[in-house]
Amino acid sequence: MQLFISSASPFVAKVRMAAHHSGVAIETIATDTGAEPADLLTANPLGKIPALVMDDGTALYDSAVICDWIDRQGGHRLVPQDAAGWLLTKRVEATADGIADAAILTLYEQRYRPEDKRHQPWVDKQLRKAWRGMDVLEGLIASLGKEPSTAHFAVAALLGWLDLRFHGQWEERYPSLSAWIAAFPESFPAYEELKPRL
Ligand SMILES: N[C@@H](CCC(=O)N[C@@H](CS)C(=O)NCC(=O)O)C(=O)O
Repeated sequence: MQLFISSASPFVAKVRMAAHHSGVAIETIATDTGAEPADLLTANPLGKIPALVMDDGTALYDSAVICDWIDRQGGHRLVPQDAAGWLLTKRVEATADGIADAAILTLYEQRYRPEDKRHQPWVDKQLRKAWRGMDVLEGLIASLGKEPSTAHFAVAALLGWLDLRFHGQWEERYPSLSAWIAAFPESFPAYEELKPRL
C-alpha cells in the first residue's frame, strides 16, 4: 500500500498517525503536488495529497475517507462506535480539517498568485473561517478522552502544522489547545516523528 505524501501536510500527518495507531503498514511516496506528477493524478484526479493506493491498485482520497478505511482495517480503533462518541469525533475532525483547508488557501494565495492578483478581503475571509473553527476546537478539546481517535490526530496534525506556518499567531489566544498539544506526545509518542515538518 502506498501513500502519496508531503512531510508538511496536516492531512498527511493525520493519516500517518491513524495508520500507525491502527497497525496498518503504509509505504510513503514523497510528492510535489505543484508538479502534478502523473502517478498522483492517476491515483487522485484532484491532484491532492494524501492519496492512498492499495495493493490491488484501488485508490482512495481524501484524508477523512482514508482514515475511515484504516479504521475498518484496524477494527475500529480510530472512531468510537457509540453515537455520542462518533458525533464528537467526526465534528472535531471536520472542524480541524476545515481550519487547515481555509488556512492553506491563504498560503496558496501567496505561493501561487502574483502580488498584483492577490485579494486581501478573500484571504481575510478564509482566516475568519480558520479562527472561528479554532474557537470551536478550544471549547471542545477538553471533551476528547485520552484514547486517540481521528479527532485527536486531526487536531494534533493541525496544531503541528500551525506551529510551522502560523507560529506565534495562535498559541496565546488558544491556551487549552496549546496545553493539549504540549501533552499529546505523552499519550501518543509517535507524534514527534509523524507531525508535520518542513
Ligand atoms: N480535503 C483534502 C485536502 C487535502 C489537501 O488540500 N492537501 C494539500 C496539501 S496539504 C494539497 O494536496 N494541495 C495541492 C493542491 O491543492 O493542488 C483531504 O482531507 O485530504
